[in-house]
Amino acid sequence: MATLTAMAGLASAGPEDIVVGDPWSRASIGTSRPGVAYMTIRNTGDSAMTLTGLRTEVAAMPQVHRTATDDSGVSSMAPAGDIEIAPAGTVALEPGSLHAMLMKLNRPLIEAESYSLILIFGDGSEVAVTVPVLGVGARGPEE
Ligand SMILES: [Cu+2]
Repeated sequence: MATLTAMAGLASAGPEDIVVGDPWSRASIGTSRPGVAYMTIRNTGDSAMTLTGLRTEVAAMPQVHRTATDDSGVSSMAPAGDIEIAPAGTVALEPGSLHAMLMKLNRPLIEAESYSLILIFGDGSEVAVTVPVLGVGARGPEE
């Protein structure tokens, strides 16, 4: 108890401060195209956390991507690099924006199943997220 009380007074952030909301994924058509996963990642700690990578048994090359739409309405996506989540901040992985792109799928993502996606942070800590797979046309976790 004494240790917990002492630690509570320090500025810190760790995996226990990360709260993941509404994870979801779309069923894939086979494995030739990448899968995608979305969620919100909230940092309840009082120092920044940096999302540096992903790991999952369903894909050999999971990566955080960012979709951008240019002035003429053309969308493209690219690796987003490190994502800093400010203290008390939330980062949303959502359609049309940041997303977890599951490249080189090891197996199809099948509707009504789920899989584990591990978020890797800059301090070496990891947070495992259970991601439910929705239908191939799903637009969000409510459907
Ligand atoms: Cu992508």
